[in-house]
Amino acid sequence: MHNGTSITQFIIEEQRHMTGATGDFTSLLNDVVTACKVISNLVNHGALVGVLGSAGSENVQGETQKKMDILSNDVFLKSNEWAGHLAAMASEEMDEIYPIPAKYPRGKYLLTFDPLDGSSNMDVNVSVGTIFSILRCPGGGAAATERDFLQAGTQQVAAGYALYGPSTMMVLTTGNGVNGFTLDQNIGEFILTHPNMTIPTDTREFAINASNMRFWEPPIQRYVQECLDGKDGARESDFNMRWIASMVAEVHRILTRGGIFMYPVDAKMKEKGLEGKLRLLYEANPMSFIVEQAGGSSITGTARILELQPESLHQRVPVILGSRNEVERVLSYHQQG
Ligand code: AHM
Ligand code: MG
Repeated sequence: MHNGTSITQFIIEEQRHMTGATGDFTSLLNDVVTACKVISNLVNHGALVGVLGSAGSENVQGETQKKMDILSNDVFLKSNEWAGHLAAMASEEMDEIYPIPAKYPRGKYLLTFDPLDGSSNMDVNVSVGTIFSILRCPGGGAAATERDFLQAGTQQVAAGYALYGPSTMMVLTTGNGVNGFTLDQNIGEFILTHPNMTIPTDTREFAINASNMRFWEPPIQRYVQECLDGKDGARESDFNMRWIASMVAEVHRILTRGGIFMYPVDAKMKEKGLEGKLRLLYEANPMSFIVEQAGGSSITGTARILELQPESLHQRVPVILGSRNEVERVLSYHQQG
């Protein structure tokens, strides 16, 4: 049995340092944590509770939805709609925003989430995760619209992810560093196990889906080629490579031991009129907030992700994040053309 700080205790103690805090935000975070525990339980039971496989439907981006995509989306809605902290929610799995139903009180926050990121990994029993972000609703939240969600990532009040891996973890920032908690399944509580997570400035490990190499733009081609050339090339150093196809697991590895993660824009996407693979509001912004709070960097290739002005709910962007010196190198390759 663990006697450490629980996530509830941690959030309440943080709230005590915020002037004017009403407890609303603390309760909201608690509901998000509860939703992640429910999803963790479903993911852990997998085939035993019949949650593997495709749901036979597509989301707004034309991607096939897994049963768990839909189930975890419902868990998030049900856990967070009733308490009176939110004006509306938006998710990767829903076409439109979800205003809080009239039968419940409305609050001043907005919640965005990717309920089960990397869900293609579910059926092969590889790590998946949940990503979320909390924003203030402009105008207090009485009648939230899609436009209220289109805020730059710098405006986020909090962001976090749950990683359903060998152990279930929750990693959280409220703009005051990054802390990691491990779920103690016996008592049903997340316990602070990774205080003040920081990303090493340098790394010799990169992550990219190399099957897209021929479609990449020249700066990314150059960066990856130099990593592959190792000791004999311009970098005069051997590099290691990983690709889990689950952004939560990749970001978690980077928070633990450093690294660079890249999902750049490529010619194949551009042909389809897309600017990237990952979604700005549900994936890129929350992860960029966490990474920057841990001392890393996060860019599109040419610009800081957190400063982008979102243009639409499901907007996609290129993402390059992780150890600062490597991300800055990729930035400089883009600047050199
Ligand atoms: P998803 O939200 O539909 O699961 O897609 C996002 C995931 C990321 O977790 C991961 O980095 C990427 O898609 C993997 O893409 P690919 O299958 O092209 O390697
Ligand atoms: Mg996703």
